[in-house]
Amino acid sequence: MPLLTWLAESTDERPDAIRVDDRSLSWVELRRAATAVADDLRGARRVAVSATASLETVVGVVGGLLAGAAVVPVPPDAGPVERDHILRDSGAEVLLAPPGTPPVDGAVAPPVMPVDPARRADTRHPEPDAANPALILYTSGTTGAPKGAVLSRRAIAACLDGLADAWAWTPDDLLAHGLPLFHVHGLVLGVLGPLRLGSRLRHVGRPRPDRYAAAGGTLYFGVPTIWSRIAAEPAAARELRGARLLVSGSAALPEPVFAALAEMTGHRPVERYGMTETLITVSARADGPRRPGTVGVPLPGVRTRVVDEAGAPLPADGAAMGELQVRGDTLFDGYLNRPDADAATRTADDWFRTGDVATVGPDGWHRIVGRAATDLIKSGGYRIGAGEVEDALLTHPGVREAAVVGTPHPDLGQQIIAYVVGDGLGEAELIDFVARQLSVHKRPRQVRLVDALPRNAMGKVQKSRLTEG
Ligand code: MCA
Ligand code: AMP
Repeated sequence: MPLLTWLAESTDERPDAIRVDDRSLSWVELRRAATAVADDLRGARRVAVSATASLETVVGVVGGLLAGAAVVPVPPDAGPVERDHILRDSGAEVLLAPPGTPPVDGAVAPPVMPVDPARRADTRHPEPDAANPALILYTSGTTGAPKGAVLSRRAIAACLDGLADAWAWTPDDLLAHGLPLFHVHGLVLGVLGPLRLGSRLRHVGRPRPDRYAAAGGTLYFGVPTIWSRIAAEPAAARELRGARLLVSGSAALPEPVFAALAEMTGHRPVERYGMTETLITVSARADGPRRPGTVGVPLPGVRTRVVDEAGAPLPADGAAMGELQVRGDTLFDGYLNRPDADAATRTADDWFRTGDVATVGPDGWHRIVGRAATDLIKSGGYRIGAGEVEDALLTHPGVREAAVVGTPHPDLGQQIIAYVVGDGLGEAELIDFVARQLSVHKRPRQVRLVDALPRNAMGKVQKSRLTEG
């Protein structure tokens, strides 16, 4: 079965199957436009896509997948450091981008191939092997540059079919969201989901409450920051009453936001849990209860366990907390070029270590309690490694030492704060400096200039002392 089953088989020519912002294509037009891209790409193994929230990104990603290449989405606002790393590490042979995009100005500069959604072609590209990589998604660890998680076509198919079952997601749905198109949430669930399962798509550009309100969806996706902003605008929230299912993920949905949404929209949101490396593994179901503060039960084909520090399984009593480990059809194939990092994520009996701390109740319901590593920050649903931001700060000539932490924030879940030792520095200047080197969302929201960082007897920075008091 083709990965993008519905797209491959549809004969529907109605003009607005897939809409991004104010432009749309029918199913047949999207297939023919993407086929034109695939024709150009013949033979390419890895293809980067400048992943703006645009129709060009949808056509480019689909073109890459039809051609059997592994698609590497590049955040469109990635600064030179992050972009060079992704292009070099992935070995992408070409960068697909909207027409008019200038040549890449960097140390690694694959040729730019413009994507024109108005082109059409009808070549039949054979369906690639399901074991082949479909996407390489760059994701942060606690230290160093982001790692490329290799996701096979089979894993993506398994994830989407599991979600179709859990959420009763069908061609009768109209999916609406405004998520970025370079992560699992917006790209795998939010674009490849409709193309496999046949629901129409409205990508609203930016995820503003008024745009969600006007989208007329049956199914809505958002990160908790988006849901909290919608709950703060009752008029927008009330417009979602006609929907079928509201889904939250990528970070914990605060219980007051769950309650406000239930009250204003009439829908208790479905929460689901996942990671770039595992895709979505646990979820509440459309035909079952939704409980604030919990993320539901394993999806079809996924097994979970919670273990103590010695790796011994803990009881499913709703109280015992330990590391959540998962296995099943949705798991990634490993990090590109990083067997060392890869080995660290697997147990001896081949379970994936999520690094999240969880409990499981007697009824199988999972609750995510926190993360084992404080150096992984979740801000606005984005995963950000403290080490990557520290490394960027340390390249500034005035910075001598830097320590980055995440602290609770009412809108973003966590916000990035940088503690910096240096000479003649300004807060705004350092924030802009990071925003220029890396993706904009990795910038600190606050910089605190300090005389020294607290260190233990071994000289290691004690981050907990930075945030206490
Ligand atoms: C602000 N801007 C700047 C600067 N400050 N630009 C340059 N330099 C600066 N110093 C600009 C930005 O470019 C942007 O412009 C605008 O200000 C707003 O940016 P920002 O402040 O970062 O936005 P925000 O309001 O904080 O964003 C909240 C958000 C966003 C929309 C909720 O965090 C978001 O989209 N989150 C989704 C993350 C996500 O999809 N995670 C999924 C990971 P402009 O407006 O022009 O762009 S996948 C995952 O987790 C899994 C598997 C799962 O479970 O789903
Ligand atoms: P990423 O790889 O960017 O997708 O981030 C994955 C991480 O997001 C997980 O390890 C969790 O820490 C967090 N996460 C995703 N969904 C949820 C959720 N529903 N509740 C709490 N944390 C979540």
